[in-house]
Amino acid sequence: MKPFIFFLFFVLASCSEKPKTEEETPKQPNILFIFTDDHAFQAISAYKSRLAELAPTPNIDRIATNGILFNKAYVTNSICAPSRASVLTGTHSHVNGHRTNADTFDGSQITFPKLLRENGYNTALIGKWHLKSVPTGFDHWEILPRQGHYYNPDVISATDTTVAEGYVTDIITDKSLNWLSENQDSGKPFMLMLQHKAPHRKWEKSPEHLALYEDLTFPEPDNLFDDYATRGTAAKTQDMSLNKTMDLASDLKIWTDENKKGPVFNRTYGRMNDSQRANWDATYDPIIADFQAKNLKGDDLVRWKYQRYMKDYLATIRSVDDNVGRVLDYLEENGLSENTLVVYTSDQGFYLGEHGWFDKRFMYEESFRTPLLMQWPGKIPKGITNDKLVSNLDFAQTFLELAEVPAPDRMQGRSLAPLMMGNTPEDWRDYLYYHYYEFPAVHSVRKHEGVTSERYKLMHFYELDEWELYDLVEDPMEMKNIYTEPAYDSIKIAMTDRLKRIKTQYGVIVPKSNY
Ligand code: SGN
Ligand code: CA
Repeated sequence: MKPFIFFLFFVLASCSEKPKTEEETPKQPNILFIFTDDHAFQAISAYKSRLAELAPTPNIDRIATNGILFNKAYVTNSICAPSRASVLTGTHSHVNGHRTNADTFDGSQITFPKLLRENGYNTALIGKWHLKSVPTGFDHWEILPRQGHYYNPDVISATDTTVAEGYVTDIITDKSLNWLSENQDSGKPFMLMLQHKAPHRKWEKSPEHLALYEDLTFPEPDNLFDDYATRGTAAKTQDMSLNKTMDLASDLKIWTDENKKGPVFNRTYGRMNDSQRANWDATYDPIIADFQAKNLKGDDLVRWKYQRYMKDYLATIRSVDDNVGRVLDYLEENGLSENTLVVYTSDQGFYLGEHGWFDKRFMYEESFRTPLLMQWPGKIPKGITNDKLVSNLDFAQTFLELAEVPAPDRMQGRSLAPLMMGNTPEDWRDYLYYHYYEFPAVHSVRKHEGVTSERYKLMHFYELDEWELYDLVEDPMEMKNIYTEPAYDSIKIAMTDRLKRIKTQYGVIVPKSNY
């Protein structure tokens, strides 16, 4: 080779081998998915609800301040395991086969963690799982059995089951931070699903927050004493009311020496160590004595239950909030914030006394909606909000797009990436489909499906053939079923047609349907 040609060859070769600079390398972001169980948006102060002032969530709110708050995030099916199956697969319940909590997740299905793992990610799942089958698609997993325990919980890993000493929300966070620090030298991006048990029933507070809200009186929802006047059988026959269903002993901790030894004892009190029990009793013994002296009845008893419920539920959320703060601090202190998308959401919403209820399942707003906040500094603009209809169906495609992994055709959501960056596409969806299947079951909520737009919601309790229609602008608390109101005839016809079309779009087959 002549010297000049050799020189040229050398220059060209070294150019092509030159390492790319930071900006040239498309970097797959880390994804941290923080998922709570039954966390009502009404209990996050960033949503500015009636509880915001008395029970602030400063750390969860940091995510909204750093990024985006979605005001209309919904779920496909407002119940735990089916919601989780929709998140993992990006499909509706009739496609992933997980319609009720009694089903077992088919772990051979394609899920976003599997695809991320195949495409360069370290993936982990830590906390509540609830899908019965062994987790698939994770390099590392540590899960609570079934619903898990608040105190000294059992933790299952691929190799064994151990009892973790302490309070579940702290433990799930400790394990997550451990895993993150171990991942840091792997050279791979991470995708961590950090899934809390809290604030699931029975709302057991941590030792440090036992006294937190004891001196406060929380504002009641305006419809705490809803009489369901314009609604059908389902709202009237549910079994999830503060009045009839919420139990003084097992839910509200009015324990006698006798029931401390029964099932309540095994699940809660029986799991505590001596010092945890002493702290617990020091808080609850005076509450029990005060309750017994009052001899409350009727509406006064419901009001008292509501206050106890809020004190316990919101205190479990304070532990979640403290631990979200620990995680955000960890990301900041370890230089991980800039390249990490943090998502905060819940498997569904929850009633905090609205309609006189707790629990979820119905397509009414409090349980159909779920909180959704995200941060990704430098990518998601700071402090923006979004009012478009988004769904737990959308996570899988969102994460895949950010990781530059093509989404399979089977997935039925849509990537939220443009909305997160503040650019909602013109053709973003105007309607969402909902379907709840778990009946007969605990809380007795009848099967129903429905469609919502940003303004109107149509629900069909198809086994009863009963319909409900709401105008969410005129009636945000959904107190007035306008299905039979002549003024809404054209809306009713349009929404019924829309339900038919959206079912066709998603390939839904319902055994008994009357249109
Ligand atoms: C348990 C709860 C119910 C709750 C379901 C489903 N009862 O059965 O109140 O609706 O879980 O919850 S409890 O006495 O065990 O607390 S879900 O979030 O897992 O779907
Ligand atoms: Ca749940």
